[in-house]
Amino acid sequence: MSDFAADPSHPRYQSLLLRHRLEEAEKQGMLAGSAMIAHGRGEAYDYLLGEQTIPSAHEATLHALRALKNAERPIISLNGNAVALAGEQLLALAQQLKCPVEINIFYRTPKRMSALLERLETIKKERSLDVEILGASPNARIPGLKGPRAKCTKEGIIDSDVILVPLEDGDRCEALVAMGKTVIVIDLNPLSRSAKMGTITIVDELTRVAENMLLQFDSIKMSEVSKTYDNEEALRDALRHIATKFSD
Ligand code: PTJ
Repeated sequence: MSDFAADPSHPRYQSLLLRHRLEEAEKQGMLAGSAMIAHGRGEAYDYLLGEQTIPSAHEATLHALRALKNAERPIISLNGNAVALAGEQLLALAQQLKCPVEINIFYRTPKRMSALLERLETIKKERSLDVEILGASPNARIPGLKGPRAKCTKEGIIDSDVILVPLEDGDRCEALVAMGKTVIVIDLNPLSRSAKMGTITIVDELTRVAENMLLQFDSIKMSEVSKTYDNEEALRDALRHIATKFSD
């Protein structure tokens, strides 16, 4: 990171680092106008969760990884915040899964698309990754969604069976579920529409989830039968965790 000067021993180091990544991404034209607001909302929930991966989120992460590894056509959907915060980790995860990533943004402009593509190509080159990056030339639309945010690719999002969508919006999540996909949402807000709509919702911070998935990747066997999983219970657990934090 160019001019990031905070000391790793600083108690807010991780939070400052993520903010810095967003500031840099903003300068490069990658972010939506409301990206910082979305991040601030996430930070508030993370603070309430104790800035940690709670046990139910860890379980959800393992369950999501199982679904991704057992998928026929997994894909990772990337938006501005996801590329800015965890672009390197998510491309590394795609490499492990041997799946493409697709840039699919809510506030779609040609300028943002090219800034995001450029950033991902740089990561690929720097880390010698062999990952297909889709989204530059959309040739399909997500059914049921209006506007540019519906633009996607047939060979990517449309034909996927399991899709990882960090920081998704509720409508698109609902539309993807309606298409019959297993939708894995990462969202610190257990009350958001996306969290409620997702097939598997991981209530945890994106960079921690990506890191955990990379760390746990080899421990999940391809043929492992999916254990039963209750998404609503995982959301309730996150809310209980927040509530009990204050009664301790
Ligand atoms: O790049 P675009 O155009 O696709 O736009 C991306 C944003 C994130 C701006 C857009 O999708 C948006 O406005 O999202 P929302 O509706 O504000 O939802 C973002 C959700 O992500 C909120 O519920 C936040 O709590 C959550 N969130 C924010 N940062 C993180 C997070 N969850 C996990 N990890 C984070 N770092």
